[in-house]
Amino acid sequence: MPYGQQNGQDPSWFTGGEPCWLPARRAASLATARTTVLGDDPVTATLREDLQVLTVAGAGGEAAGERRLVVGALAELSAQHLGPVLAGALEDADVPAGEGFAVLARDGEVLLTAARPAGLRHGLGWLTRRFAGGWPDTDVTHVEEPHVDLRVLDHWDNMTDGPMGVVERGYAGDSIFFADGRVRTGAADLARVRDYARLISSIGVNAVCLNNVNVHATEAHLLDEHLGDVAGLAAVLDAHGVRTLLSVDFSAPISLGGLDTADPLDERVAAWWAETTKRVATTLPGFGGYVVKADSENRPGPHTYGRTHADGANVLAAALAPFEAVVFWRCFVYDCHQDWRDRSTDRARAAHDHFAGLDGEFAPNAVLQVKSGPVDFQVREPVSPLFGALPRTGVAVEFQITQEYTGQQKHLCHLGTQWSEVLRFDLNAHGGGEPLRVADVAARSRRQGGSPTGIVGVANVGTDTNWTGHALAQANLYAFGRLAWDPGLDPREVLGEWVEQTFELPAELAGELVELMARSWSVYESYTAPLGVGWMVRPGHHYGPDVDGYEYTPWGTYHFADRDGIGVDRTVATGTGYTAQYPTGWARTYEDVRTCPDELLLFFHHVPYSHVLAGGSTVVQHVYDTHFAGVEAVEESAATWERIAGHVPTATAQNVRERFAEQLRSAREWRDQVNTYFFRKSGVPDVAGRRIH
Ligand code: GCW
Repeated sequence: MPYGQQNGQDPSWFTGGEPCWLPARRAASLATARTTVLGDDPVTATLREDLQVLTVAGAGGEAAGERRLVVGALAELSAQHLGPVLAGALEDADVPAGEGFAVLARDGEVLLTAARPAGLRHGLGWLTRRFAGGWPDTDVTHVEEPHVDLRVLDHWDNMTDGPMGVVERGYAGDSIFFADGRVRTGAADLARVRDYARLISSIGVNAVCLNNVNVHATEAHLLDEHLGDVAGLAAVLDAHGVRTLLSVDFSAPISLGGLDTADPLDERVAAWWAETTKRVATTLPGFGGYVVKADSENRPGPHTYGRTHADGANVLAAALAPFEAVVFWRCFVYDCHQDWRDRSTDRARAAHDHFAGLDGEFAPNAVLQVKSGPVDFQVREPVSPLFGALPRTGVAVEFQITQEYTGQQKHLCHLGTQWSEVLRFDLNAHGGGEPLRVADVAARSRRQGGSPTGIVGVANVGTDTNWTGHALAQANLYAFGRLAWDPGLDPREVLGEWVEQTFELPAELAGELVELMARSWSVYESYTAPLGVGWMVRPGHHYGPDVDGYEYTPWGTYHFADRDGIGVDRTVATGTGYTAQYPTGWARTYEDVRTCPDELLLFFHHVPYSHVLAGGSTVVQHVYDTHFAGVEAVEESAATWERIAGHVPTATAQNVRERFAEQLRSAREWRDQVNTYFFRKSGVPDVAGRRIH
């Protein structure tokens, strides 16, 4: 039975999956108003349909004659639609020019307006958040604007099943966009995409990249053979103010175009990209551009031709420019064929080494997409120093919503706090300069009138009815959208919003759920790889513990544990020199073992097991303590969930219960393997005498 019906909601509101944070009941107060939606563009038309459905599905009470809701882009509004008081308020209001929105309420009458229809979509999300508790009986003047231009979800979806699955690093079923080597075109498939678009546009997301950055032979043909079908998906997304991006293969001029080269400086290559892009841009409604993974993990790229990343990005940027589209050029470039015996190569340095020197060489519509940390989405990493090194380049931050290294949506690991820490991280701290937050690096180029700006997340959704595998992982998707819209939000409040919208819990239990989720990131950290050293996962699929799993591999991800100590020396004085990639304040702080924050100690330093942390215990005792405590915390969380479970839909209760059982099993395995490993290496017993194997 579809989720909506199970909850007594109109199933036509959400067809193939759960309504997540948009259950129809949230619109009950909106449904009591007489609603006028002005405009005929696709976004407004879709919004009108949604409001009509909600009026039926969400109707909680009698329509009150006095209540009116007017929704329309600025250009559609005229005095006849608004009462005189509201019309006056609108004259005084500062409606933002871009995708922001304004909500004005006067005397029971509410206006939602925006410069662009997409802004209405984001504004509707705000209305369902704020008016669910009741129609406003006081004046409201609320204006919001997004912090960056592009708030993007990158799907790592493949068209066919392969060694990495249908969705690479996907833990929530198959792709909602592709099946059996084709783009999904069926009515039910498009309805599901529509549900998705409704969900993500309500939290401010305005672009989706449909396919995996690893573009294989089949997906390369999204640019030609499958383009007509892609247009079907793009139309649905576009009608929600969401642009469509495609990942492209840098060697497509050869594989699709029949040329003998993909050299970005070859005129035939430039012409092929220009012609191909023109066809793509004129076929796809709301086409937003390309995402490129080049010269990275064996993908083709400009280096083959002795060209730079700037040369590569710029040939695509030139092809995209006439359509106001963007190329997101990923900076995840490192040597994945490293010899583990080679201590001079440091993967953490790679992105900065490759890209910092190219600052200023990229076209205005080329945006460098930088992973939040220097290595690869570990539970704890420092912030990538590359953010501080590109003052003349458009920069987008990339987060991983899908939980590749953080429990694969079997473990609860709420990441909003981690992302918020990254976005608020002041690159100039300790150094005396003006604060420069990562979120502002991402917004800076727009302020300078240059490149569009962006925040990107690797999506965590699939065909599972609850979208994300673990029902509580919906909150990661929600938090991504909200923080990309406004990086200044308090992640705990965002979590509170999500809990309030998704469930109907008594206040005390809602608080407990927020608490349980808010600490889940640090709980996950506590029973996995310690003190920022990362990895220790099983190679390949990356689930579960294997302390030495990556130690003697070509991937550049080592912890260097021996009988005396552990950690990676990345100092200038005695190590790889990575610390020098940071602005002075942080360079100094990380360089010195006495000032390096505990949680990153082993990322920056190789220390003896007996090294005393700022927190007071030795490294090895800290490992034991956190690993025992981590498992206990999971036990407590699972018990708390049992108190909450009776108040949520049965399917959710059961889903989360099962996931906690697996998390607990896995956390115990992590605890025992990590503790045993450290005990055997160091010979140091646990001061509390607990059982180590
Ligand atoms: O972390 C690695 C993943 C790969 C992924 C790559 C990337 C899509 O293990 O699966 O490839 O990052 O970000 O390109």
